[in-house]
Amino acid sequence: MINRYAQSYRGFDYVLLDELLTDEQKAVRDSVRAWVNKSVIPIIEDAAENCAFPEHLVKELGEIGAFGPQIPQEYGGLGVDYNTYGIIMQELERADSGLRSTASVQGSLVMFPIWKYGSEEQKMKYLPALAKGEYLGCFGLTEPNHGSNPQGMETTLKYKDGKYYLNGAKMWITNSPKAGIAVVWAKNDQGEIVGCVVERGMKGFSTPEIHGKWSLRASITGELIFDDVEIPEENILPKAKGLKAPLSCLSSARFGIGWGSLGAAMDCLHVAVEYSKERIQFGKPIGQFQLTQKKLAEMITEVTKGQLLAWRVGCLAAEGKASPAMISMVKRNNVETALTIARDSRQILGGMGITGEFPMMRHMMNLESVITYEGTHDIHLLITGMDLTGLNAFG
Ligand code: TGC
Ligand code: FAD
Repeated sequence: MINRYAQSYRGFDYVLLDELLTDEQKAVRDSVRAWVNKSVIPIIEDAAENCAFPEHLVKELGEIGAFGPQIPQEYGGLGVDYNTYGIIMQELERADSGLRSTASVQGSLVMFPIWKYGSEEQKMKYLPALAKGEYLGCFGLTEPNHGSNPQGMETTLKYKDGKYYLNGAKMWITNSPKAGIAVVWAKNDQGEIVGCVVERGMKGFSTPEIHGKWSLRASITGELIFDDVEIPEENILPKAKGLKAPLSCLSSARFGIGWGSLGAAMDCLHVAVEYSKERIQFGKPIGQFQLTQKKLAEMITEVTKGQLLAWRVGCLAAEGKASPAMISMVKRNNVETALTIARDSRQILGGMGITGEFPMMRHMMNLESVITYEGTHDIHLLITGMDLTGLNAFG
């Protein structure tokens, strides 16, 4: 099924934000949008309905530069700025949050930690292949007993008789059943959080898939299980020490989600506007009713505010001035905005809104994961609360 308004999608630019974007940013946006229209829109509704991860897109995502675009060119990235990265995520998530998840994890949660905390050998070994989409990576932080509070993790990387052994389990891991490598966070003998790269095929390492998701059905999610997995010393990230290391990766991914979720929001808004001009009730297009216009007016207002917030924080990030709390606000606000818009735009389509002929229900269900992962909405409220008051609600 293909939504009949998909090919007329142009995004929304109510306050001429385009004038603040660079030519490169606009060119990247247009080329990713063209690829999405050609390669993703025709297959995404069926992929989600059938819970089928579109694995054939992985190589193409590499070819269009969607994997780690912010990583320097010498390691296979594009070396672009934060807002360009965000704009790529926006175009991917306009198609599906699951597609954006695949790319966010590869770029921000696998390539970024190897680039930031890895040795030169690790960078050369993994980054160019990950950038090309030769294989997928995944990021293991969350555990069955520790989601919002990763500091409590139970997975260990212990030294015994001259070797390192990884034991424990990670839960809810995007890409894991298909990943060639996993960046995994564990506690060492001193109880300090460290990171390592686990490769598929290592003895004692398995990645069972999690089934039965009603959200992100076109993304694949699984567990990571480590049963005395021997980790060569050269696979330990030498510069990653403490919870700050994995949290810094989350900052990169959360920023991308801040832009990305607006892509889903604009897709819903576009469909709602077009449908409201065509659908006649009581002898008029439903778009002429004041209550429909109120919904649409509020949606474009919230999209516009979200765009300005994301763009400004991206500019600050380029200057090294974006704090984790600012990025947390972008993620929280824009995902909530997108979820509200998915719901309201679904209402504008009445009964048709619940079918797979239009993308709203799929976006809405996807966004229920997006508002949960990378820190739940409430955790992000508490991050802002702590930043404002100086008082820590977590402990
Ligand atoms: P806390 O004491 O606040 O922080 C420990 C150290 O880390 C620093 N820090 C950060 N650094 C960079 N970026 C951030 N976002 C940071 N947040 C904190 C902090 O300054 C401190 O540094 P230092 O020098 O003092 O050591 O730690 P806490 O244990 O109190 O936890 C705080 C809290 C609750 C905010 C944190 O644990 C948290 O963010 N929890 C949410 C967990 C989460 O987001 N998990 C995501 C898992 S990955 C995922 O969901 C991928 S989905 C991908 C997809 O499919 O797209
Ligand atoms: P919990 O931490 O158990 O939270 C449950 C509820 O309690 C939430 O509403 C939360 O807000 C609330 N809560 C918790 N603590 C507090 C508090 N202090 N104050 C107030 N309320 C609180 N993780 C990875 O490591 N890698 C991945 O690739 C990854 N991909 C994911 C993909 C999907 C589809 C999903 C759904 C999750 C993924 N996650 C991943 C895990 C995700 O980050 C966690 O689900 C998330 O951090 C929340 O943890 P939890 O599910 O254990 O919920």
